[in-house]
Amino acid sequence: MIPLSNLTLPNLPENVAAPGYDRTKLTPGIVHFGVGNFHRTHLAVYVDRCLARGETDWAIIGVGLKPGGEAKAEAYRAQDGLYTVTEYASDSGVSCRVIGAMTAYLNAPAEPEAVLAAIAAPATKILSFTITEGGYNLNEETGEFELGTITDLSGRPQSVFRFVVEGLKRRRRAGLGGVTLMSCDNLRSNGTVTRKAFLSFAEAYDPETAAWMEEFCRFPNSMVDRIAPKVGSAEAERANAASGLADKLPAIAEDFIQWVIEDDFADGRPAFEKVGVELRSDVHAFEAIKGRMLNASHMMMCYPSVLMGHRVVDRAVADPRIRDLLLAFLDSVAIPLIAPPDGVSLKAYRDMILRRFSNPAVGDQVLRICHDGVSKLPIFLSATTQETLEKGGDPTILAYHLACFRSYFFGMDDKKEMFEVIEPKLTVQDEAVVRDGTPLDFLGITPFASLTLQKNDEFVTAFQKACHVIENRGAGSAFAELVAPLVY
Ligand code: CS2
Repeated sequence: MIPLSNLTLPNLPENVAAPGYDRTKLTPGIVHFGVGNFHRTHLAVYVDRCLARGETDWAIIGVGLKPGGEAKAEAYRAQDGLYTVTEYASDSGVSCRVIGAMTAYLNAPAEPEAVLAAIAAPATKILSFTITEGGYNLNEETGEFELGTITDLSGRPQSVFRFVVEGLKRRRRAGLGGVTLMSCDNLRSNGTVTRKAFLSFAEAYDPETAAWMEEFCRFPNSMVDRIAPKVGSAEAERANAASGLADKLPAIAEDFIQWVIEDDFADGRPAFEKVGVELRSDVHAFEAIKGRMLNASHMMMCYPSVLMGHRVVDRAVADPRIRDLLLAFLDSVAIPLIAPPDGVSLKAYRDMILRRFSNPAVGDQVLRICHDGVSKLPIFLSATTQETLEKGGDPTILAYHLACFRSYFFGMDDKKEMFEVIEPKLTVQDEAVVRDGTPLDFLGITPFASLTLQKNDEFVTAFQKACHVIENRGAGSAFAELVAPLVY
């Protein structure tokens, strides 16, 4: 197995595509926060394609914000920022490509000054983010930025907000131009959310920089889409076996990739339109379809699946109960509420979701999708739930699903196997309700508070019944007793 670094690039195995450009000629134009699997297989891949077409101004400086990132930083240093993306197609085709777009990786807690300098560098034109759905710190109910939870308004920078605003303050003072703050997270109106979050922080930290950002920075909305599983040791071994490389940080993905973004940049951008990105003004419609169909389907399948004992997505959707639940959700709950843009078929989109989830080569993890449900559920299911209830629609599927979500918090499936629950955004108060409260109390926790589900008798009855059956006989039986009669 060949180690990966600038030195070994000329001698990659034949089946591995190399960055076809001279990395020494690149200037970093993008500083990216949150170098996780999604970023590595999405924005970085599009940028890599632009660089392969001869652009030189858009290399990426990756920034990791989490404490304890030394090992990762060290591995990237050893590999000169290179890593492999292995794509798995559903026909079992495998393709491997080394991505050369990231020319530096900064571990923010250890080198804060370097991060600030990167933001303030004259060549930097885009700051991009994959900091997770819950990472923007907006209150689910009020939409306001929760300044109270930010601890680095003074002292050492720690949060993405402080780093960015501090870096932009330097730009302003140096008389440099504005930049584009580009969210690549799965959020409704991710650009608007980014604007709100960073401007709110800036107003509290340095109002002059806030005013400057308002005038000179841009915040395009976008819809991002690609399934990028977690890479544990088994996934890494498999990817390295496919590439023949001893990559310390391999990334894996399905073969599908999509990005629809508003063409609203402060100071230029890579020629994204040449490499498959759709630049459009009606992003909102695409984001609604993706969030309310694909991400909502992920939510819909993951909690029942984990309780029924499934841990891998394609196996879960091969279970007729999960498949039927998904189809019933999409056909009778989600799709009737969506107005697609001209030329987009929601039925075709539905079929594509099922095909993507069924791809047996990807090996996506059910628990990856379960985790951080507290942030994700409201984003992907609240509008659908609210509209369904307003229209007096049948609440059974949504209530069953929420009952599965409640049960997931206890970390044990129908077969009494334990699984890990990771919910960083669950508040202490909500945690107490989840642990000790009744099902009715659960309906009042923060993620659903704005839906006032407790006041909807039909929903409450369906939900309590589902909780009861799940507790006594499991999620599989609850499906058979409560959902199946509706579906078949
Ligand atoms: C998943 C997403 O984490 C999740 O809940 O739904 O990571 C999903 O895989 C991507 O949004 C696909 O584009």
